[in-house]
Amino acid sequence: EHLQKPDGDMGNASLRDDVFLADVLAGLSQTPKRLSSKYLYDERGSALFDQICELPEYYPTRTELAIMESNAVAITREIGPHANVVELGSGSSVKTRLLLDHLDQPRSYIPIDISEDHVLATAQQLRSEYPEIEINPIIDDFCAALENSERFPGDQVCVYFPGSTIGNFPPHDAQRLLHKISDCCGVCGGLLIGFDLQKDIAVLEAAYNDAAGITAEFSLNLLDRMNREAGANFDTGQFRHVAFYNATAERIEIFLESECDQIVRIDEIEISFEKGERIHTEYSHKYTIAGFTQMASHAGLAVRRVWSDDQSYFAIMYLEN
Ligand code: AVJ
Repeated sequence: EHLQKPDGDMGNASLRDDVFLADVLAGLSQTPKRLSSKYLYDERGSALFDQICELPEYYPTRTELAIMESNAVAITREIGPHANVVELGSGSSVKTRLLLDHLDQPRSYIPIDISEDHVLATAQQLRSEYPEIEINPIIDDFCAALENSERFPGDQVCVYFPGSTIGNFPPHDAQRLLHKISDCCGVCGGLLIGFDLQKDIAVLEAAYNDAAGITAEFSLNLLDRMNREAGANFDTGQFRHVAFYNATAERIEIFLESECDQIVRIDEIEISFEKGERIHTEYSHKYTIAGFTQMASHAGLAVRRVWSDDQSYFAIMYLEN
């Protein structure tokens, strides 16, 4: 009843595994080898990411939350009354509650996430806490959901895209995504987005190479996931996590690097790795306020307000068509 599912999704686990296997084989057949970062977030990956957010080196989560806390009144004033909040990806429920608590009579909250269990549990919890707000989760890839925007409310749509998730997308894809968001916002809606800023390279690189090794575990979990769900036989001890800042491309690049010449079997297919060969798993683009503003304007969105922290580590922007 409250649940909206994408067309063609029969909720069939083996169907989803087939898509995963096909994506894995396609990505590992390319040169250089690559895997989509969205596959990092299975149950274990999501739990590890929650741990990453608590790490002393990983500043983005706590910085964004602090910006939200200090500016909640101004941010929600910008969004205006009777908003229908559409959240892309399952943000931390703390940030969502901050928004819902400060907004003037919000009408509905529509979280979009591929992780069914997570989004349904959050929705159920929020329904009991906010009985006056309609909670309508969508279980889908948010990129796909943005293509089917007839499932969104017709007006006062505030797309909420926190967590610097936009950083996962190379600039061209990020701009296309912003364009789709702009289409969904209409004339009286807007976009509230959080993204990470360029800063001292040592600070950036430490955030993706934590001393406790949680980020490495998070990366290597992708190999375990292929073993579990794609019939692979990766020896995780023969790969290592590599993350560094590419200053030209203005992004952290993350890879799994083979520590020896080896052959891995994935569902009957053999994939060979040379010592030092890498699988690309993630980008995390870092922006300047000016650079992001320019990209957004190419996508049809104009910046109304910008909030940041006193170190200018992270930015939150409100944009409209
Ligand atoms: C969830 C995409 C924002 O890029 O900082 C953190 C993911 N990967 N550590 C980021 C991530 C390794 C994170 N985002």
